[in-house]
Amino acid sequence: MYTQAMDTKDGDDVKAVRSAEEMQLQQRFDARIDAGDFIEAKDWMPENYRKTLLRQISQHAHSEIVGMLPEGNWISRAPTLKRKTILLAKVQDEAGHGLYLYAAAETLGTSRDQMIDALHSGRAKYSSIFNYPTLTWADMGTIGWLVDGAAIMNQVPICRCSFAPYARAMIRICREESFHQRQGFEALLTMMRNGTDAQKAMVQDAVNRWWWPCLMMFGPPDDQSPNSAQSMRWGIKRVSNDELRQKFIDAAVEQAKVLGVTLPDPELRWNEEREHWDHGPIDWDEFKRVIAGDGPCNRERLSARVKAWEDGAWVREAALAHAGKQATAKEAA
Ligand code: BYC
Repeated sequence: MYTQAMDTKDGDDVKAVRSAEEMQLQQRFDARIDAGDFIEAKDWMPENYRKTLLRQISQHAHSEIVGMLPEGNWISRAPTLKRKTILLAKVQDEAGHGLYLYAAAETLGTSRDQMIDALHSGRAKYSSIFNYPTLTWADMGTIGWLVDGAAIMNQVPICRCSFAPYARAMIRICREESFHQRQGFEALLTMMRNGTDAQKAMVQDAVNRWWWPCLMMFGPPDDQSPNSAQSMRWGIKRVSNDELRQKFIDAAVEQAKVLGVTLPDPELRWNEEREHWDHGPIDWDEFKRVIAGDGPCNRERLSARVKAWEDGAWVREAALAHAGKQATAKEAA
């Protein structure tokens, strides 16, 4: 009898029972999503919802950590002590964001080591924007203004993401990103108002180089975005790629006027009917190349991360040894 029971464990009858149960769980899950409820890590969730979240949150975490590299490049060359302190704090904030996000992703059942291995082996993506070089000090201000500006536009709606650990992490991250954006704008404003002609030209050059890659941060157009429809249905994404890109452009055009810089798009034009700024075509071939690993700095970024991981092995070993000793001492007490 027992043998028979074990033989039928995966048989049709049990499968039918299991799928009926699953259907009920699925219905309850869908109803909670429709009602705008938050899903906690221990709640039942469809496997694809879990996978989608893991994909997005881990990519986001990797972006924060890789995103430290282009700016870290300028810490030792910041023009004043004040700017150096601000930049140092900003880069440390990005590390913190990465940690909150890895922690949120770990609640979905994948370890941080697995996620980091996926990044280092090139299986996991991170934001395309961090594969561009930071050539001058004006790039620091421009990253704050435009890259963090685009990040906030994309991330504020994620504070209402249906997966509660991600939404909670995003609330704190967005507050810090907002400071990052303002410090970047202020650094550029100082150069544009008080700087030499050469410094002003440096700002314009940085804006020219970062503008189009920033528009790509929002992801492919809605009609070419394979994940959007399902992610919107699940309340992971609240606003579409194109809508967020448009909101960013509308805000940036006004901010560029205050700064006195030109955005490098001759087709930027106010559209009375749409009440939005029309823009020129985005080079999606460049975007595809960059996310496929062939951007200007992909190899450099990845090898810097792998080296940092390998160089830090002794710290992880020491922390583990210390934790082990503490656990033994606790047991003995
Ligand atoms: N770069 O179907 P789609 C920061 C991929 S950190 C690379 O629209 P989805 C900061 C996409 O993953 C900024 N890949 O996808 C840090 C998908 O590939 P897979 C990071 C991109 O997920 C330090 C495929 O293209 N922010 O701000 O629905 C200093 C098709 O796209 C990109 C986040 O991670 C891209 N730009 O939407 C300063 C925010 N765009 O996975 C600042 C959270 C698309 O199917 N993430 N892909 O192989 C999101 O909101 C969404 O994941 C995206 C993409 C809007 C980015």
